[in-house]
Parts: sequence; C-alpha cells; structure tokens
Amino acid sequence: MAAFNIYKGEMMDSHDPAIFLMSQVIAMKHFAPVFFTAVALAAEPGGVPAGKPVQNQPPAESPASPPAALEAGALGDGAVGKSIRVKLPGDEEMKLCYCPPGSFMMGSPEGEAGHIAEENQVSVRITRGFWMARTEFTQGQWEALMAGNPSGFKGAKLPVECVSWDDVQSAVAKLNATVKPPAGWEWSLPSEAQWEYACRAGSKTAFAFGDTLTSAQANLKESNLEKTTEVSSYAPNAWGIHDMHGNVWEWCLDYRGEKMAGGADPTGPAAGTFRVFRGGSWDVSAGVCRSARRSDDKPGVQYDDLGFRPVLVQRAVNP
Ligand SMILES: [Ca+2]
Repeated sequence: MAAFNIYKGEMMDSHDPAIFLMSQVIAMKHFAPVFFTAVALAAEPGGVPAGKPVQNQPPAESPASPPAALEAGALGDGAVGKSIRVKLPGDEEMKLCYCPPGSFMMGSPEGEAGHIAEENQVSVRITRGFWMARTEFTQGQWEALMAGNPSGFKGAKLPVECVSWDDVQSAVAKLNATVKPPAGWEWSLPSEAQWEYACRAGSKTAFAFGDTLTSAQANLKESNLEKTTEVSSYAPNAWGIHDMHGNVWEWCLDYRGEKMAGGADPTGPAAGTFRVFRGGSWDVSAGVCRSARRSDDKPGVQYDDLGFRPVLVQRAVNP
C-alpha cells in the first residue's frame, strides 16, 4: 500500500525540478514505493485574467522554499487560490485547487436566459473545504491509472471521454487504492452541489466569467472546433479551475433529482436511474454551458463529450 505523503512549501516553485526532486527523494527514503506525493503550490489567485486563452503558457506559480511535511489535517487548512500537486503512477501528476467552506445559491434565477424549471434556486451550505482537480481528468492520467484509453479524440493532454459513470467510479476506486489519501479523506466524484459551487467560484452570474460565454473563454459549440481541446487551454475561474464551462461534460456523484435539495452538503436522491453531469461541452451552445445547467443520463452511457474530474474530500461528506 502506498503512503500518502504531502509536502508543503509556502512559496514553492513547482517548476523548480530540484525542489520537486527533493520531495521525491525524501518520499522515496521513507515511504518506498511511493505512488502519492502531494506538493503544495503557492496561491495562484486569478493569475490569468478571466476570458483570456492561456494555451501554451505555463501556469503561474510562485518562488520556492524547502518543503515541510504536512499532517493529514492540514489538507483542511487551504485557502482560495491554493493548489497542491499530486503524484500519480508513472510520470503523471494531478493538480488540485482548494474550494473553501461557504454558502451559495445553487441553480439559476427565473430571469436568467436559458433557465429551466429544474434549476430552481436553493440555498446550499458547503460545510467542509475540499480539493477539486484543476482540470478535467486527462487521457494521460487515465492511462497512468487505468488500462487502455477509450477516448474518441486521442491526446495525452485531452480530457478522457467515452467513460461511463461506472467506468469513472472504477477510476475513483483505483485512486483510493493506489493514491491513498490521508486518514479521513477520500477521492470521489464531486457532488452536484460541490461541482456548481466550484464552477461558480463565488460568482452569481450565468457563467463564472459573467453573463455571457464566448469561444475565447471556453470550448463550446460556437467555437466550431467540433472536438475536445487540451485541458487548461482557456483561462481558469476565480478559484483557479479550468474548463468548468465546456470542453467535456463532467459526471457528478448524484442521482438525478427533479428538484435540487439544498441545505448542508446535499448529495441528491438516495436512489434513481440517472446520474448527473454538468458544465456543457464542445458540442453544445453557451446556454447549455451555464453554471446552473443540469443534465443526466444512465450510468453506463459513454459519449465523446462526457468526462469527469475527481475531488479530494473529507470522508462522510460524499457518501
Ligand atoms: Ca468541462
């Protein structure tokens, strides 16, 4: 069983190979074999202006100091703009962005263009901070974790797609088995509420970037690309998370409920036929990529515009 090993640098430069290597050497010394090393990155609050494509630019990260070991509980001490880097099997890694506890209005007001009845607003309280993958799960990450690559559009930095909800649950189970989190934490799909909370990143508008969404801000039907784009090709939202609007839809944990429950840490109905996915894709128009827009399908379906991103959450939050 791999040890979960976290290193924190308050001003760490993840681009400095010496720093990253040092954390690996320390990890190898004490916890071989190591499948999981998380490195805390410096805060990246809105490093890139919303709406500006960032393709071919490295993510903004800050200068370094030597890492120090983190206790498991320190995962709960994140702040907006904080991210950590998690080592996956092989040479792959995954970056996670912190989503703090807080309250928000889930759904959309009736006056919002494109509003549908099942988006009726409810008040939601997120009681515990969690970490969301900064990007959609990529094919490179999938191949490192799972056998094969089912995606319709091939590319290591493209989001994995043609993965069913059941396939994704297998991947989450594999993460929990091989990239073992600290006690009290677990990998999961985001609940529908967690997903919308992270998508909005504090915004109350139709999109995280305002009341409109353009092809300069996301890969959507109006982009006329008719395919997926590499993750992080577009600017992140205020919490540093990319492609919550468009590129591929993202499976959520919940069964579909006709109405959203609201309240503290809602996770949807206890049973059902359909699973929720969120965020729109390269194949749907801007109105369907709205923060509040809901969609769903049977858990066995696979589409080339439907993928996922994992979250690291405190156990007992996502049942
Ligand atoms: Ca997406």
